[in-house]
Parts: sequence; C-alpha cells; structure tokens
Amino acid sequence: MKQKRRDRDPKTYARLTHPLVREVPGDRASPFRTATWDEALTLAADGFRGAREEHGPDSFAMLSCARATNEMNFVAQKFTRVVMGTNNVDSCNRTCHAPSVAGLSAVFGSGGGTSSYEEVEHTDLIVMWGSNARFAHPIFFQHVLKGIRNGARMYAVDPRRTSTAEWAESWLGLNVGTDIPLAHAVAREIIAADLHNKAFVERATTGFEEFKALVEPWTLSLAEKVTGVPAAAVRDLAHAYARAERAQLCWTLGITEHHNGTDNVRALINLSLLTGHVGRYGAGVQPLRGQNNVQGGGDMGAIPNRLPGFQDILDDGHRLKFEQAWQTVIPPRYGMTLTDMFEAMEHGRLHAVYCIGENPAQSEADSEQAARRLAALDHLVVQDIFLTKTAQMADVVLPATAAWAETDGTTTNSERRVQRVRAALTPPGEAREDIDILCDVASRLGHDWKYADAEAVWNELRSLSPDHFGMTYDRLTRLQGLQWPCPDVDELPPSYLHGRLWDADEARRGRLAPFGLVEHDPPVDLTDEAYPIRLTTGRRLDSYNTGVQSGSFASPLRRGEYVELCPEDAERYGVVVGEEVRVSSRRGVVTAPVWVDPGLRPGLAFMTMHFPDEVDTNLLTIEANCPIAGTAEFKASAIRIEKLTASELRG
Ligand SMILES: Nc1nc2c(c(=O)[nH]1)N[C@H]1C(S)=C(S)[C@@H](COP(=O)(O)OP(=O)(O)OC[C@H]3O[C@@H](n4cnc5c(=O)[nH]c(N)nc54)[C@H](O)[C@@H]3O)O[C@H]1N2
Ligand SMILES: Nc1nc2c(c(=O)[nH]1)N[C@H]1C(S)=C(S)[C@@H](COP(=O)(O)OP(=O)(O)OC[C@H]3O[C@@H](n4cnc5c(=O)[nH]c(N)nc54)[C@H](O)[C@@H]3O)O[C@H]1N2
Ligand SMILES: [Mo]
Repeated sequence: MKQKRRDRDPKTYARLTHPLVREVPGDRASPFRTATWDEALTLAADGFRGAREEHGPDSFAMLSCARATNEMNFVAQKFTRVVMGTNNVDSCNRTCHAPSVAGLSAVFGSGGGTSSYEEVEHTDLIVMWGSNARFAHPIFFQHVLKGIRNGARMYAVDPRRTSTAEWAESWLGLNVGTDIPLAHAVAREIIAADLHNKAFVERATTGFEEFKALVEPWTLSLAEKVTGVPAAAVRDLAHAYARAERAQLCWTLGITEHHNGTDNVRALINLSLLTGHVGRYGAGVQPLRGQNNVQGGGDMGAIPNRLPGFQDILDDGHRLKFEQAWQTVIPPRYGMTLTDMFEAMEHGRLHAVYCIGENPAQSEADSEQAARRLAALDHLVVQDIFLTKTAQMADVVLPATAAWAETDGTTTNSERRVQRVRAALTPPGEAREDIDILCDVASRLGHDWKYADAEAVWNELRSLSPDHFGMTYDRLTRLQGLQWPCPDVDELPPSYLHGRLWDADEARRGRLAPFGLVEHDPPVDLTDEAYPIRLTTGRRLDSYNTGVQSGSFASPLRRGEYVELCPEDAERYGVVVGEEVRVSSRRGVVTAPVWVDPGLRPGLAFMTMHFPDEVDTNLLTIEANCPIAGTAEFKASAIRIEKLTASELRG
C-alpha cells in the first residue's frame, strides 16, 4: 500500500554555544540572556549551596548523562556524594533497563548481561523478546544476522510484527503485558516434556519445586487465551529453546517498561535457569542496554544505590574505602531514584536539581505532570548540548561538548565492554567539557579537584573498583576495549559471566541462582469502552529518543509522528492515512496523523516518543511504576481515537 506522508515539520535544534542565565535572576518567566562562564558557574553553585544550607543535602539531586563518558559519570556521582553530601544521583536508566539490573542482580549478584555480542554468531537459537533490535540495536543486530547466516534459528516475541520479527522463523504476537503467562507456559511445557536441565537445576539453582508448582496452572491453552499466542507456537518455542545446545535470550523495553518490569525480567531469567542456557559460551541472557553509555553510567556509581564498580552503598567496607579516598562521609542509605525525585518534587522535598544531558520534561511518563513538578523547583541547572524543553525551564544553562567526537574518555556498552572515545571535532562557541564544568562548580563549593585529563579520572576509578583495575588506557587502546570484570592488568577477562554455575564445587561455594516466583499482573491502565485501544510506545530507526539529537538536522529518512493502527482498525474508525485524529488517554490529549501498519493487530496502536514538540506522546502515558525498579509503564496505556470535526480540521 502506498501511504501518503503528511509530516508536520519536526522542530530542529541548534547547538548551545554560550552559558545562559535569566534576565531577572530567580524569575524563570523572564527571558534568557548570554552570560560569562564565571557568572553562570557562580549562579549555579550559589543555588546549590542555598538549597543545601536551607533544606539539607537531600534537597539536592543530580541527573547524570547516559550518553556522556564513564569519566564524566564518575565525576558527577562524586560531586553528588562529596560536594552535596547525598546519594541522590540517577539517570534515564530508571526509565529503561533498571528492571533488568534489579532482576539480574537478584539472581546472579551482578546486573550485567551475561554474554558477548560475538556469541550470538555462534549460538543455535536466538530469542528476541520484547526487543526491536533491527531498529534500536542495529550493531548488535549485525551479529544476530551473522548468527542466522551461521545456522542459528531466531524467534521474536513482540505484540507488533516488527522489522526484527521479519527475520524470525517464528513470531509470537502476544497481547501487551502478558509476558509472564507466556514465559510460565513455556516453562511448564519444558518441565512437562521433561526437557529441563535437571543436573543444572540441581547444582546451580534454588526454588525449583516452588517454581514448578507456580507454573503448573499455565497450560498451553490457558496461555493461548491470555496471551493470544496459538498454543502450538508456544509449544514450539518451549521445545526449540529447551532442545537447543546453546541459546541466547535477549530482551529490551517490551519487558522492562511495565509496572511489573522486574517481575517480567525474572520470568525470562527463569527460562535460562531451567535449561542451563547461561554461564557457557554461546548461551546467556542479554538485556540490550539503551543509551550508548547507560551501562557505564551505572557502573560508575551514577545510580542511588551503588558506588563506582557496582559496590553496594550499604556495605560498610565499600563505603569506608570511598570515604578514605575522598576524605568525606557517605550517607549509609540509598538515595532517590529518578522516580523518587519526581515524587519528592511533588511534595516540596526536592529543591535543587543539576540535570546533565537528560530531557525529563519530555521523556517522563505523564509529561505534563513531570514539567509541572520541574517548574516548582527553586533551582534548576541544565548542562546539555542543545536547548531542550528541560533546559528552557532552567535558571542556568551550561553548554557542554558532546561526548560523541568532541570529548576524550571511555564508554561501556551492553556486553560490558569499555572502549575509548576521542575528541576529533572542535566544539562550538564556548562549549566546555562536562568534567571541567563539574569541577568548576565543585571548586565554587569548596572542593578543588585537579584532573589533568580523562585518564586521571579513570585511574582514580581503577584504584577504587576491582572490576575495572585491569583496564589501563594503554590496554584499552591496544586491545580495542576490555570487558568487566577485569581485575588483572595481565589477564584477559572471559567473554561470558557466571561460568562458576557449571562447576559443582564453585556453584556451592558461591550463591546459587534462585527461580523467581512471579505472578501475572496485567497493565494498570485498563482498556474499557471509553478507552478501547491499547497504545504501546517505542522507537523507529530514523530518530533518537526525545528527538533533540536526531532533530538537530533535516533528514529525508525521518518522517514525523503518527498514530499507527492496523488496517482493520483504520477502517473501523473510518480514518485514512495522513488524516489528523484526536488521541486521548485518561491523562491527556494530542492530535496526530494516522499511519497504517499491517504489523499491528486489532485493538493495538503504536506511537513513538521522538517528536514531542509536534506530538507529545508522553502526555498520554501513565506513570505506573515498577515498585522494585521505579520504571514506568510506557508500554501500556489505554486510549481512544476520534475523528476531528470540520472546524477542528480547519484549525
Ligand atoms: N533508532 C533508535 N535506536 C535506539 C533508540 C532510539 O530512540 N532510536 N533509543 C535507545 C534506547 S534509550 C533504548 S532503551 C533502546 C530501546 O530498544 P527497544 O526496547 O528495542 O525499543 P522499543 O521500540 O522501545 O521497544 C521494543 C519493543 O517492545 C515491544 N513491546 C511493547 N509492549 C510489549 C509487551 O508487553 N511485551 C513484549 N514482549 N513486547 C512489547 C514493542 O512493540 C517494541 O517493538 O533503543 C536504543 N536505540
Ligand atoms: N513514551 C515513551 N517514553 C519514553 C520511552 C518509551 O519507550 N516511550 N523510553 C524511555 C527511555 S528508554 C529513555 S532512555 C528515556 C530517554 O530520556 P532522556 O535521556 O531524557 O532523553 P534524550 O532525548 O535521550 O536526552 C538526552 C539528552 O542528552 C544530551 N546530550 C547528548 N550528549 C551529551 C553530552 O555529551 N553531554 C551533555 N551534557 N549532554 C548530552 C542531548 O542533547 C539530550 O538533550 O526516555 C524514556 N521515555
Ligand atoms: Mo533507554
């Protein structure tokens, strides 16, 4: 079908080149004017000092940038803990893969994906579960394609028949939010067919008998009723996964962006425990992380519960090590997650925010509520490379260099590989490196940190994080990156984690992997007569997140925002491609043109988060959060679609 494009011109962004402050200090309704660096840095620091003195250290929070380098994230969390005296530091990891980290940590003691990209080339079965890697992880998907070429079979589990699913041998098109029933039915079938790996279950896991009883009711026919996936397809996946010599189970936001995201993750990990598809070359579980350095940001301690090197803040020994190194006292309690921060804003408990390279005014679920909460802060400093919607709300805007091609340092991808990045381009105007800006704000608050370069920051991290100690800049350069854990400067780390589970003695000495006893819990935002359509949101190949970076240039590849429906629904609502319609949820209303996608099913609509200046999809989404990880249910809202009246159409 030839579809007519009817794009609204997407907004384009220009790079920030100079610090900005308000004409009338303290009045965010007054316009911005350019300022000298000295003036802007002093204003930024004064506001943070004021909040700390008046309301205490926990009235401050840092949002750290998952696109910037490890070194920058290290300094940002150090600023939060040492200069401001709080553990309130987090990033977009919270909106994204926090459930993966929580689920993997609970089972294996470490939040990283267990395998290397290369291993999917040498595996027998690849399951892409709630992941559109063809669009969102194109580099990883190249490895998947090589695996398929080498003879691997691929299964895709996604409510939409995505571009990724087009490559699969079998597509399981489940109803949104029914992943636990599907996973439980797969597990039950594996056990019923006596295909589980009894030796592995016995040696390496706990809780099997309880798990077996838990999944017992999830017969193939019950699963078909709840998930919408034909029983034969569920059975086929169960047998293929269990019989494969080696299988890779990969998931992303289709699993995590739910009000029970961590439970979903546990349900998938259960399948790997049942079959022993973990801890061996070619067999593993992989949450493909989102932003280029969201893995590294967490590893560097830019999260509220971990010090650098993923060391638990509640562990006295870990805290003491950092307190001695930094000559400070670290609060012996977890700080606020991004989710907690917005909650605290609502109740006036958060007064000052330092937001580096995040755009929460547009990326948070229920964005109207998020923007209102940000507007109520006493002091908001935004450090970015573009004047985002969040930056437009700030008291002070600090222009940074881009981590990509303008800054030296390292980043860590989702196979835990730390790689060097280098400054190759001259930054625009007066833009300065994130680390230098942070250090200058710190010095105005009484902390003089001297870092000659990014390597000096990295070496401080190495001295405090055993998992990173073996990664010198020299080795990272010569070996084109190294994966953690890398404790030794002479040895190469293994490509996969948890091999110890295969050794009877070692498995017994270490922790065993518990099955997750998780139950089905449908989406919070129920569909009914008033809101009959299930909206799920996500990504397209041509654009990036809130569109700030991908919106900074014109591209013929990029089409604007649409509400996508299946052909039957378009007919049912009497709407055609390109027609503007009203899309309403229980929280907000937007208008958007219609697109027809035969990969959708009746009752299911799709929108992206890429064009919030034209169509603010997050006005529609619900802030129903996973109680363990704090991630919102971006993947399930209830909406209705209405034709516009003639006068509305004339606008
Ligand atoms: N081109 C591009 N690439 C990107 C990004 C970008 O904006 N653009 N963003 C990056 C970031 S930050 C991230 S986190 C990743 C995200 O990467 P992905 O998670 O792969 O991307 P999404 O499109 O958000 O969601 C993945 C799939 O989940 C499916 N899904 C929705 N609901 C459910 C459900 O209930 N169950 C299951 N099983 N599946 C469901 C959707 O149909 C969708 O195809 O991409 C990264 N890469
Ligand atoms: N409806 C819906 N909403 C979602 C999602 C969804 O699937 N559906 N997904 C969620 C997910 S997974 C994520 S990760 C979030 C993303 O949410 P955000 O992280 O808030 O959004 P981005 O657009 O990625 O913003 C990145 C910002 O970093 C800036 N930046 C880039 N490089 C640098 C640098 O080197 N230094 C500095 N200082 N700044 C830099 C960019 O200019 C940009 O403003 O959105 C979430 N929101
Ligand atoms: Mo993300």
